[in-house]
Amino acid sequence: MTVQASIGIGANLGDARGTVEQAIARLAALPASRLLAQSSLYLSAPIDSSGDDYINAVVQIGTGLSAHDLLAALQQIELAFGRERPYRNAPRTLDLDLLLYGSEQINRDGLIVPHPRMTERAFVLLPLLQANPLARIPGKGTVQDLVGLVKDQSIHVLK
Ligand code: PH2
Ligand code: MG
Ligand code: MG
Repeated sequence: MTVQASIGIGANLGDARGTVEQAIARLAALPASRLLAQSSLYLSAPIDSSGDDYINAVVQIGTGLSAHDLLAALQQIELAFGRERPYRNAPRTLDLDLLLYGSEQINRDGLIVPHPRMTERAFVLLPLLQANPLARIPGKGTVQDLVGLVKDQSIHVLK
């Protein structure tokens, strides 16, 4: 069975733009998966975080991986790009967040889907809306409706 999943990408350490582009290629090459859509790259001011502005993007994949296998694969890619976790929301070489997994609501073994803070963040909602204009966040509503609530946040399209 194939599920449509949305993955949020963020980076603000090192060659963040190059890392995000390479990460998208790695996501497209995940086993039992294919890339359905990708947003532009966005530049956004850090929210509850520090350091340089972030490069953010969202990709939509169709995948036969379970949510937990997909999460494990995302964590492997983060590690391949040198991700370290010295403290919460530290600047990072690469962050890959499983935002949506079909219409499922999951809270098990350290995985929470939909991603708990996604509805508060323009750097997630704007690229998600671009990658999947019909996206719906289970329990919250359509992304189209939710973007209005974050329009004061500083973010712009890079390419
Ligand atoms: N990620 C965070 C915390 N703050 N701010 C921006 N602009 N972009 C991010 O990707 C981001 C953040 C935690 O993952
Ligand atoms: Mg994150
Ligand atoms: Mg994360």
